[in-house]
Amino acid sequence: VMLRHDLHTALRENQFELYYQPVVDAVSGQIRSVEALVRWHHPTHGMVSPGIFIPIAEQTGQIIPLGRWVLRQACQSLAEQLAKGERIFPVAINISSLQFHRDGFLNEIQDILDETGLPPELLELEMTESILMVGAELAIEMIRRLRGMRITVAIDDFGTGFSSLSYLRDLPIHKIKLDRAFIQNILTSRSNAAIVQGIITMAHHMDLVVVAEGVEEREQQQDLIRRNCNLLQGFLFARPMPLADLMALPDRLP
Ligand code: G
Ligand code: G
Ligand code: MN
Ligand code: NA
Repeated sequence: VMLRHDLHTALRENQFELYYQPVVDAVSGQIRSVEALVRWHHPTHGMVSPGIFIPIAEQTGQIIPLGRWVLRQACQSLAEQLAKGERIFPVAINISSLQFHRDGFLNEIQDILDETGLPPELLELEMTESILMVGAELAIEMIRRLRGMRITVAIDDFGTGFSSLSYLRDLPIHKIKLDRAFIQNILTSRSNAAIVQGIITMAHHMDLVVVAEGVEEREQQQDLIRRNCNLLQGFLFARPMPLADLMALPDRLP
């Protein structure tokens, strides 16, 4: 398809929009943060899923300007809400490998924080295990510097990579996000549930916060509460939505 070509004009023509999905306290349903998820309003194909265009953007290098746009857009929107005295939430941004490993990534983030005036405590970065395994030494040093900047770092899709658990010990991260494949099978597969329980217990011993992704059923929530999972995200509570809809949500999503 021509999507590859269209990506070039999409940024210039302002065809991207950020959606936000709430992350809630497992027990109370209080909204604790949001994850920003980019959407592309294509002029002829309509809404194109990031599952399709992010991999293309990664191949073509377009992920660099797109990733920068996502970061700036999220920080700017949040800073505006803050200035208006509106209720705000920490926002998590998905970071691609190419972005993370490119020279100047940390400077770029600092520039965006300076530009928008957003307190760094309100910014979270989500990265997959595989990103952090490439050039592990440098990755650890960069995570340390992000932490020094008071930015929260989470490992996304946790459990799907090939990393050994011991590498967690060396990574100064704050959070892990359990991949939704684990949550899907949590009530039906005992071995799956055992892995989830093992990860949660281990993470808590390391003072890490655990988020379960893809929670769609009440029974999954109840099971995750029993297993002491801290935070939940999924269609049971809310789908990703435009900023205006997010701002209209109640404080708690029961
Ligand atoms: O929103 P949805 O669940 O359809 O997202 C599909 C995939 O696209 C997910 O893996 C998500 O992490 C990724 N994605 C969504 N927004 C962004 C973004 O801004 N940057 C990057 N790198 N990935 C994103
Ligand atoms: O890879 P990452 O975890 O960043 O991807 C987030 C993706 O998960 C988004 O595309 C979002 O739309 C999707 N998502 C969020 N909640 C649910 C859910 O409850 N069920 C399913 N199937 N997908 C979800
Ligand atoms: Mn994510
Ligand atoms: Na994920």
